[in-house]
Amino acid sequence: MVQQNGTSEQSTEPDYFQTNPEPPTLDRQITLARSFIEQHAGQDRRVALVTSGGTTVPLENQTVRFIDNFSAGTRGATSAEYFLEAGYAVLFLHRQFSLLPYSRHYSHSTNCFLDFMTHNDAGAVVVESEYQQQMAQVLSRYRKVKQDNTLLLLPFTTVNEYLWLLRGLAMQMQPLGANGLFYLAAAVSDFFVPAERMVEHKIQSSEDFQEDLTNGSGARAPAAHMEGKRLVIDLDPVPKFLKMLVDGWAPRSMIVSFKLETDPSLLAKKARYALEKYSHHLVIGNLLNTRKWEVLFVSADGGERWIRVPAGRRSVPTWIHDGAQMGEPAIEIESWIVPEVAEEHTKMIEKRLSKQASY
Ligand code: 9Z3
Repeated sequence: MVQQNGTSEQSTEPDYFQTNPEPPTLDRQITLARSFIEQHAGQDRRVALVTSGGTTVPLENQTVRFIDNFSAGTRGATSAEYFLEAGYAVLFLHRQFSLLPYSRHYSHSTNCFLDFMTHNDAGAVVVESEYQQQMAQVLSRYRKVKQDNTLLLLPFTTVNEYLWLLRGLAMQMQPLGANGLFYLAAAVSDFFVPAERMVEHKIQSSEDFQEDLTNGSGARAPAAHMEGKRLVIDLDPVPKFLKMLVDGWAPRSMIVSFKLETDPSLLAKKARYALEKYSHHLVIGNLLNTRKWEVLFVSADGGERWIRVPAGRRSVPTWIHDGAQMGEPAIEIESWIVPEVAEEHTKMIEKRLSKQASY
């Protein structure tokens, strides 16, 4: 059972980063990001931080159980490829083992990657002829990105790792000024277990092994505990990181967030609400069931606009043989989303430049 925290206690910055531990890999990841950003800043290249995949909320410090957020990483990995094609360098902040740019074409499909291979007459392993053309294209784009060092992969698993990384990377991106872009496609937990309320060991389901977790020290009660045979989970709200990003960590970058809903009647309202609450540049709304072929752009100038891939051109999983992929090739909606975002980014940079010139 998940209970919403009815108390008025809220984790806010700087409290969050003072009371939740820095991940051990953070320093290394920030060091890698720093030299990546320096390289591209030196070449006056735009840098996009693309977040992708879902964050987890561990219930135990030595984690056996955790709560997860839905996302395969398709939106982020696909968008990253289009940003690279548009000339950006990309910091790809992704859930470990979710989809990655380029390899996404071959992983997580119903085919095992070995199904793309065969033996030639000489016995060497080669790509099956039907996949040759598409794989050659993906390979040459991937090679170019490797050669130019324009893609840096940075994995996270928990919401805590995500928040520390997002803050650290945003600080590193500050010198880029308006050339920095945040494209927040990751599905981030709204609720979490703060470090001070996390139990160390696996929660015991058997009543015969349950510990008495109440303590008289005044510390807050653990977020997860057994009540007889029932597991009771009482989560804290995750601090409003978008507010911290817009106001403090990345005040000069363009910031685009995604809003995920399941109820169509709420999408536009919630997207507009987020935009007004955080005052960033663009919210892209999407519904769980239609996210692959329609999205709603809600922008700061008051505009609301749907982008829709027509029925015959939708990209559907190959195991759905509904004829949608017959005829014209399928369109990935990110191939329409990303150029629009890049164009808005150009306008923002030009505005900044003309403002500077008039001083
Ligand atoms: C999204 O809405 C993404 O488009 C999806 C992509 C997670 C739906 P997939 O990876 O899915 O292609 O399978 N991301 C944002 C989700 C989110 O947590 N947004 C927060 C919210 O809705 C605001 S940052 O409140």
